[in-house]
Amino acid sequence: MAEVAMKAKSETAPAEAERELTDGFHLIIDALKLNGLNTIYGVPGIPITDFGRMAQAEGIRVLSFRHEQNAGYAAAIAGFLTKKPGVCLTVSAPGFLNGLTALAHATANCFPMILMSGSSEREIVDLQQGDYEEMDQLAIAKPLCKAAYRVLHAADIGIGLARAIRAAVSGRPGGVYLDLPAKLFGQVMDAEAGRKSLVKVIDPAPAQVPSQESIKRALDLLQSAKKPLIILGKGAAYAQADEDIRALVEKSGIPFLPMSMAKGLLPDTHPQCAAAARSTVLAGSDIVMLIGARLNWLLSHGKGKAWGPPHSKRFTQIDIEPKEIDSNVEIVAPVIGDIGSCVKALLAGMGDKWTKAPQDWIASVNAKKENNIGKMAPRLMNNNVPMDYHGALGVLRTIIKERPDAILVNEGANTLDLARGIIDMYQPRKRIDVGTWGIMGIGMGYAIAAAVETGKPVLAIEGDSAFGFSGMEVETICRYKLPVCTVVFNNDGIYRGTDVNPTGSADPAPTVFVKGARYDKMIDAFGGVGANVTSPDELKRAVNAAMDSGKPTLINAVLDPAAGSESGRIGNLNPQSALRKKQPSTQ
Ligand SMILES: Cc1ncc(C[n+]2csc(CCOP(=O)(O)OP(=O)(O)O)c2C)c(N)n1
Ligand SMILES: [Mg+2]
Repeated sequence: MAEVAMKAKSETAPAEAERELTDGFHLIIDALKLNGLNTIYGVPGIPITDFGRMAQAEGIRVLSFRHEQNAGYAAAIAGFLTKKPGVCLTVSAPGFLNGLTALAHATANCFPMILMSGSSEREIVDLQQGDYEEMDQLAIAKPLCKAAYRVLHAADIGIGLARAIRAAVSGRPGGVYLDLPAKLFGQVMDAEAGRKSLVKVIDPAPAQVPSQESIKRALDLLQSAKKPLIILGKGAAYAQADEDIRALVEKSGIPFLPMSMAKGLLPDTHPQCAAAARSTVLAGSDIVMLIGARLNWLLSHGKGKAWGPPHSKRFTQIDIEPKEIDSNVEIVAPVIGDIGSCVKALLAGMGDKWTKAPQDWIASVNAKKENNIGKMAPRLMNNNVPMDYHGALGVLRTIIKERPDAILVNEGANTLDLARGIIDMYQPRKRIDVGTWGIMGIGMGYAIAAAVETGKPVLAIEGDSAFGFSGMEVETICRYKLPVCTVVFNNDGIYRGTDVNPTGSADPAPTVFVKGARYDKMIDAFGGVGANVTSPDELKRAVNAAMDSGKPTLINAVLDPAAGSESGRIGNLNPQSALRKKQPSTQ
């Protein structure tokens, strides 16, 4: 009966001209919305201008940037903050390439992101006949991201986006490229068939439960430790398993070290936080549990002087990616699964008879920690003019203490390394920064996405060089009236503002900028609030006013040009010439 009824219906279907139609533009929008992807970060232009307009008209929030790289960084950090892929939209060739750095950054940092770029006509690109913005974007993107796809037919948009979402968020998250040729947007198809072609992705990041043997092996190892240490990486912050991670750390009694973007997962003021005794715990520990942290350069690859005597350590590592295990040193107790499932299983396995970490180890870590904190305290209270990093960061530290739900964006060299050490974080995923690559330029893109995705106030602490990479986006911040307060630590240059050109020519040294620059004046042009401050007291007043008002604010914080050191805390990574005389500024 049903078959007969359907047949009758199709026979009376309206003529072709009256049939309800859809097209590529609308199918992409519908597919995004169906999967809860309601924000796009991008820059308009051929062939995606109308797409952006239509997406906005259909209720997607379309944030238009001044440069694709910043839109890409916004999408990348949106992915980190929400566990959904952040979406960046660009034009072909140059726009695509501008966004590609951010896609590679997302992949290196394990942030889920989708870069959707319009592209030129395939027939012309493949014959290299010189199309407008001709480029084989798919081939270029492939080695720089986790997956790359091209959709040629409107009927494949649903599947294409589903593949992109799954690739971005499942397993170890990362960047995905989705190539959208110009012709796709205008392709027309039957609306009903179009609707049916869309895919709502079910369980995009399935739980990956660890084996019971791996849990037992890890717990036996931990329980045998005399000097255990837990290291929390940004993977642990990403997992949003905050309560269970806290319970695991507290039940174990083990000191923990948060990596930069894991700060606040447990408060930095937690009695077990060993951040202020970092070198002591790295060198002195015997068993180390890594939770969502990789043994890359940021942890000296798990070996060498920082890690104490050779072979003094055994590691257990929780990671979703099996290939991560044994990447730098032997991992004797790997636990493979998603962080949430692994931590739950560890907690269950600990049972009621868990013996907390040995007291003598805790006591020695605490003694070192208190000593270091005590030494630092007076430096943070100085009211010197010109300001040094400690005086300026001392007041910002208090501001974050008083406003723990604000999001802190941070980049620079000294501005980054010192802020990371000095400013305590109190809540998970509130500190976002340069990440695995130590990349400059994330600042304003991160600040914009943080404000958009969380609705919380944002404090961006930026070196003057770092700020320059994305500074034009203060217009974007003003345009969308975002509660972002940017503080530029202006020390006249990269690391310091004191280098001189040894030839005596009029060109300044490569690391220095215009002396006495007034970054605050930039935001005047767009109707934001600018302030120029020269003392910690003034800085405190200006930042508090900005955070209270929620108005886009740019504060030029005048620092002593001689206050910083070469490359901040990682000057040792600079290659040295045996022939060159040492410059005075490179001590
Ligand atoms: C994309 C990119 N380009 C260049 C660098 C090299 N670099 C590292 S830190 C830095 C800027 C440091 O100066 P600033 O932001 O003013 O911080 P300061 O040390 O002066 O506080 C640069 C250019 C980088 N990390 N990333
Ligand atoms: Mg500087």
